[in-house]
Amino acid sequence: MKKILFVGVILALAYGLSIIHSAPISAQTNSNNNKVVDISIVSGSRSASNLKFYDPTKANITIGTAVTWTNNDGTYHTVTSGNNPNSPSIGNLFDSSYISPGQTFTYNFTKSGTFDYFCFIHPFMKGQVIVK
Ligand SMILES: [Cu+2]
Repeated sequence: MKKILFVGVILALAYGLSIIHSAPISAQTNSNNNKVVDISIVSGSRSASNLKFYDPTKANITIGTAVTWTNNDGTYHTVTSGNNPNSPSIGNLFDSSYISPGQTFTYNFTKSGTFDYFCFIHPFMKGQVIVK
């Protein structure tokens, strides 16, 4: 009986952790009643040794959410779909071009899928949006 209880507690903990791990980042609703989520281009991202580049690095969102990236670093960055700078398909889905410090780029995700993106200037900067 104790063993069953113990296994039950472990399963409950694992389930709880999996919920936390896969929890969508909380979408806000803007004045047009659209779901919006913010991702920060982290200060210091121009350096490959920065701890984070896009925060959150992985964003779980629902279809119809507009994601806005804000450049909180002191130099230009991009938000470019794809994960390989040499691929001809990079930027086909979205491409911010150069985002100046303090400026933003917004893309509305209308399809489900897992979307990799990176910074064209600093290809070590990688992020992912998972749309369900
Ligand atoms: Cu960059």
